[in-house]
Amino acid sequence: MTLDKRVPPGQRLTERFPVLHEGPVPKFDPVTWNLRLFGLVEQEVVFTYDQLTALPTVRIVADVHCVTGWSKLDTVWEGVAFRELLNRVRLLPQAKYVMVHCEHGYTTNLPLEALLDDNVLLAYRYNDAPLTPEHGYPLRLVVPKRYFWKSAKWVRGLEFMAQDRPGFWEQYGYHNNGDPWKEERYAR
Ligand SMILES: Nc1nc2c(c(=O)[nH]1)N[C@H]1C(S)=C(S)[C@@H](COP(=O)(O)O)O[C@H]1N2
Ligand SMILES: [Mo]
Repeated sequence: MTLDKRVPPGQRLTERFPVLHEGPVPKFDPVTWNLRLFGLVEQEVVFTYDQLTALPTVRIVADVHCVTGWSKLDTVWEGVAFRELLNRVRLLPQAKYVMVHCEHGYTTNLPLEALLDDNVLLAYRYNDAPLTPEHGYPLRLVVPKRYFWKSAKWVRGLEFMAQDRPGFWEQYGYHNNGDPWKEERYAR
């Protein structure tokens, strides 16, 4: 595929991997850490880190596009497919949106349907090594089809919702959907 088919409008390529986030990098305590699936579910499901990392894994190669203008091609992620997690929780029929909850209160919102793609995962390895703390260890969401702010780092909860609600950046004027190919950067 030619490069212009892989680099969305207004983006430039970088080989580096910039670190971008609000607030400090959280400390990981494997004893107290958990991942909670809650909201419109028949019963809440909580994973310990051991339980999570015992689940079947996927490995995907994706291009990431940050709303600030950099894109990085062929990033390699390994972890648990979002669909794999979904198989372990019973959603109520009204569940149509997901709020991703992270350490220190960072959130981002996505339609449930956008998370069902094969390449959406909760990653704990990057480029064949453990994910580093500044890039989201112990667990980060990766949603290749959206700008990278929706790939939330340090994920601790997935809340299933009937109605959409803006997450952290979405409240501060970032586009609700964030498709890089449509340049959905900021809300008007
Ligand atoms: N928990 C959390 N996740 C976050 C952020 C954040 O501030 N907190 N920033 C987002 C933004 S704006 C970007 S561009 C990417 C950057 O990921 P990176 O630091 O691994 O490049 O993380 C996203 N995930
Ligand atoms: Mo970003």
